[in-house]
Amino acid sequence: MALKANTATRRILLAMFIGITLHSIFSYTHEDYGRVTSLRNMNLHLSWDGVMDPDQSLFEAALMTQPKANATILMLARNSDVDSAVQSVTQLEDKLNRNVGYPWVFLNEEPFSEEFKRRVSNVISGVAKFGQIPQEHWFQSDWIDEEKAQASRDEMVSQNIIYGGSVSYRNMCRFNSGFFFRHSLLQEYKWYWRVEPDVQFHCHIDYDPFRYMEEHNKTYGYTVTLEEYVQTIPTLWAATKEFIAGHPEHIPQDNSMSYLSYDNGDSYNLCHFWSNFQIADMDFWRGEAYIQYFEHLDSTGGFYYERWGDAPVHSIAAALFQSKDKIHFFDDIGHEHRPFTHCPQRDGAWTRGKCGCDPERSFDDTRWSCLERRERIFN
Ligand SMILES: Nc1nc2c(ncn2[C@@H]2O[C@H](COP(=O)(O)OP(=O)(O)O)[C@@H](O)[C@H]2O)c(=O)[nH]1
Ligand SMILES: *[C@@H]1O[C@H](CO)[C@@H](O)[C@H](O)[C@H]1NC(C)=O
Ligand SMILES: *[C@@H]1O[C@H](CO)[C@@H](O)[C@H](O)[C@H]1NC(C)=O
Ligand SMILES: [Mg+2]
Repeated sequence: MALKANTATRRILLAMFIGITLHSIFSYTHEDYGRVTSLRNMNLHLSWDGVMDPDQSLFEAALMTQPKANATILMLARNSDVDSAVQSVTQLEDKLNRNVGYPWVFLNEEPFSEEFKRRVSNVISGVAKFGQIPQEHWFQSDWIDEEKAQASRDEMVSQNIIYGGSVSYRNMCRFNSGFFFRHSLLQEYKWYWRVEPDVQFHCHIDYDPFRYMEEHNKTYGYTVTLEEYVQTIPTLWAATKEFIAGHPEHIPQDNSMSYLSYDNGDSYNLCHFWSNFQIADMDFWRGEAYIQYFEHLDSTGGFYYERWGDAPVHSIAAALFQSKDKIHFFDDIGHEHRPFTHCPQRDGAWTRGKCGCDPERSFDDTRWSCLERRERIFN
């Protein structure tokens, strides 16, 4: 017993020593690292409180001393989302971010309330920034024929289509498609991780997913892929085909068309990456291919005359305007956004991540999942 405690104590001291040494080296040699990792955080996690698993704290120390990616965690939210925002933020801080200290950015088309800022900041280990979205990035453009848009919303309501009657939902989808990465608070970052209020992170994450993306040359990461409601995007594929025809230069040979279509691009099979979880490279959205694609889609008014989601728009672009090896399935990240959960099942990831979710209930196994179709194009 005494020997075990002794060993544990020695490991902690060793971890502290290595951690602090590496921290000093990185602080001198890596400007970003010094900026995002505060000694205050390190002391907090390295102090022995008698509860911490020594192996856990060893790797936490190792994680903390790695260089950081040029990245932020991003949440779009309303003031009324504060309770569910706090719950999502608390989980991601606990499962990963308190060990890596990435800054958070919160965006809203209205000014954030003092209560929102105070409560959310209180559960974040490091930096939190709060920004307002410029009006012209959010609201329906003047040239949209409101009568036509209204008629389409009424029709969708009568068909019981989810968010069919909502203008604010359409503003949100268009903002997430074409504008978030232009916000001034995001200019200094390349990578973002999109987090929504009221999601759950079911597993501990023992590596830095941003660095994974960087090291493996990826641009887009997802956890759930599924079919879109066809009634929300009746003409999205036609608009896409028009764009492709006019811009063959943006479509590389080894793209993922076979994930989007069973007939070589003639029709869309509705498969897309669910966008409430995204770890991705904003420079891809900022690039010429995507900006031109977004402008083309926006010019049709489809975000308002139909109800185009940012998920199919992002997914189609990620699949067509780059090679298929740029897209990564984060199988080991347990993520729940009601009503669906991605729970790791393979490679011992569930045990390693100390996941709390039920792997039997993972969305991957349902008939709506596009995962098998997605994986077939790789294997
Ligand atoms: N600021 C703001 N955020 C919104 C608005 N509508 C949705 N959101 C955010 O956009 C994301 C997606 O919205 P959500 O209601 O979760 O849609 P769902 O996930 O498709 O059911 C979440 O991060 C919401 O907090 C809005 O009108 N204003
Ligand atoms: C981070 O990425 C952004 C966008 O690519 C870039 O403008 C900025 O210079 C990068 N910062 C660093 C420190 O590399
Ligand atoms: C990463 O991807 C780019 C294309 O975006 C390619 O030019 C480059 O060779 C790749 N690098 C590695 C190390 O695979
Ligand atoms: Mg949501």
